[in-house]
Amino acid sequence: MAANETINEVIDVERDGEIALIRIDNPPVNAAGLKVREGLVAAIDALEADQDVRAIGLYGAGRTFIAGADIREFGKPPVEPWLPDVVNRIEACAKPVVVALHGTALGGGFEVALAAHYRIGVPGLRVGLPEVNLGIIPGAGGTQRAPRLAGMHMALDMITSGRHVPAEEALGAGLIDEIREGEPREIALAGAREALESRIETRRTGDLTVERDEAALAEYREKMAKQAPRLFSPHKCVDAVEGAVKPIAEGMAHERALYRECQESPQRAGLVHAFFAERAVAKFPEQDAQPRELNKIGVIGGGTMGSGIATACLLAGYAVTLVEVSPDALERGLATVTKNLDGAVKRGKLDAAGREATLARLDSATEIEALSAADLVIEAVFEDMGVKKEIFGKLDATLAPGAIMATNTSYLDVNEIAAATSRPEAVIGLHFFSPAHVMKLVEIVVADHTAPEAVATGFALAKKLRKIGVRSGVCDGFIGNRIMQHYRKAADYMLLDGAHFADIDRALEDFGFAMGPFRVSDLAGLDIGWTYRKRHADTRPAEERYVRIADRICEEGMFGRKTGRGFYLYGEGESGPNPAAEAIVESERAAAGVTPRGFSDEEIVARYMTAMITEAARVVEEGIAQRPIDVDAVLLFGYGFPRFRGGPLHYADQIGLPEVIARIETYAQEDAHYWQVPGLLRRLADEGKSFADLNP
Ligand code: 3H9
Repeated sequence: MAANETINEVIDVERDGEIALIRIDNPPVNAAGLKVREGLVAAIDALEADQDVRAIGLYGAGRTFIAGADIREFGKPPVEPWLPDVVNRIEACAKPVVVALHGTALGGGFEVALAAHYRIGVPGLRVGLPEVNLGIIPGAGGTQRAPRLAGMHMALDMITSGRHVPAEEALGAGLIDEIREGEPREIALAGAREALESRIETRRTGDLTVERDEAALAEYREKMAKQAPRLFSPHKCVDAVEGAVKPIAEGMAHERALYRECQESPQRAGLVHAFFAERAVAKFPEQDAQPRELNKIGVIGGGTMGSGIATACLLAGYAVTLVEVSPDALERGLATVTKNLDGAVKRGKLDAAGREATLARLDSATEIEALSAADLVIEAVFEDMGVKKEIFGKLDATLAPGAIMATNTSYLDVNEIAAATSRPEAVIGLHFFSPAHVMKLVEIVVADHTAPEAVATGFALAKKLRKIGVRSGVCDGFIGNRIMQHYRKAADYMLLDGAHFADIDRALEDFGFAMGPFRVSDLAGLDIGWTYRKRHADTRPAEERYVRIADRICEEGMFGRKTGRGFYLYGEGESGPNPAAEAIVESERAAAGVTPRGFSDEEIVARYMTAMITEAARVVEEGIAQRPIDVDAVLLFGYGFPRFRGGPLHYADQIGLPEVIARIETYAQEDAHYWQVPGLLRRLADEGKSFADLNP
């Protein structure tokens, strides 16, 4: 073999005397796609046969070692060489293979490393087997080699959680052999030389044996049954690790069979879709614009939302000024921020010194004029257009040119708010979800005149806050609340027609939602929906079927959790459905002349999901969401949609668009106003396409 030979587009080999270095260069994360797999096998075959080579170093170019199998290949027919064969080939190599690991060695990437004969980590390295997050199990020997090195308990911990293990911990657990400062190439070279000179001890992981750890297996079986009762792959992870007591070839065959089962599961497809959704939303038309550098952030409004936003900004390192109208309200707002930070300390996200340093960046005022030096102001006062317009008028007079004015409104027209200023290009919606320092989603609402720089700043802020920003156009409720307002009605119709609210909640929780819709309403406060409905009463179409149950519960002063009763009871020693709410349901059914009928869980889920898909399709059709995947991201990260189902439009693709249309048409026989087939849905189905065809 010639010196510095290119094996293929992504693998090359460099010679240094008796040492050969294999470099993987497959940006952005060196995923082990077909070319990497082919190249690695070809390189090992060639170097093993080469008399002049006596030791091999392996490393990755760019920002990381291999971050895993190429997830984009999932769902397609697997092409040989498969990754398990590649790792076995590396382990079987007659010459020592030393790997230098930097960045993240994850999934199939860590499995490649586990098959090498000696592993050196660069400080800052994180290793992990995160396959469970994608609905699969490690499928290239990870469930067999990790327990051989670190024991069953540690292997079960990392494989069932998917967590990234820091280098020091990996070293302590025996998953890597050493931590060394330096460049991956130099480390791989030095390591291979040391192996050649027997200065380090190399070995084959597959030759080690594993003690069966009955207690660990029982512990993780129980834990997974509790934590992930509806998920498929976490349980298979435990089964696969159990097989590690067998000889490596047998254990890997067992792992392979389980891996294939997981690959075929719709949960895998849903979770992979969610993985890509999280990243796809970061691509938006204004992404090349220069975001404004944010040094000072103002937050107007010290209620739950404003304090949560202020907390999130403080935790991300910003200097924040909180503004409230009165000293009392300000004090309450500051107390909420402090309470939120104390919560972060309790959860181990912040230490005592960090808490003090964070609070030191918090300033407060009762006048908007105090925000004159802010680069971005986020208004989070109550939903009243008049009040908002007044605030934006004042901000316009106060802020320096180029500063950005954001509203956290959940429903109001951002164009109208922008029109209250002389610089609508500086106005944007940043719709956070409560509690804002915890929830991942931020809708970035782009109004007619919003400048690209303001949009880019919104996304940059979301990223800095470690949140997921999704671009939305302006409409009532933007992407998420608009869809929610629609599907929420489907739940109310089922309730009026005979389903018990607790059965609706349970059926949807069994489907995978974090919480059923009536429990969610109780938690959010029933008065919120009530206010919304009152505001929209004048514009409600005469043909719309209107369910008064929640209004009547509110009229009795029952607003959900905060008043101790709503659909359910929350008082001292009380729980379960609220008999007063049940009585209201009965009386509303009688008033509407409804003869109650039963609903199976299947029908409850079908109607609810069909309603959600219908409005989601309209949101895409109208261009409010850029693409179906943006809608999926909003529901996944802001509305407790089950991640393993990928989002409503991914789910629609899975059940098939003709089936969705058939359902709408059946339901339309009872209510032709509510149940209508959106044009986009019809067009896609007619063309034999799916929502996925509209995604990047
Ligand atoms: C596996 O290994 C199975 C095996 O056990 C068995 C096989 C038989 N493939 O996240 P980022 C893309 S399962 C393809 O924004 P960061 C990503 O989509 C795999 N593409 O960067 C994005 O593309 P774009 C187990 C991938 O710095 C770009 O790379 N491994 C893959 O914030 C940058 O990604 C995992 O689950 C991939 N494996 O975070 C690890 N990974 O620019 C998954 C990333 O077009 N990856 N991309 O949007 C991660 O956790 C993060 O990407 C990582 C970097 C921490 C590595």
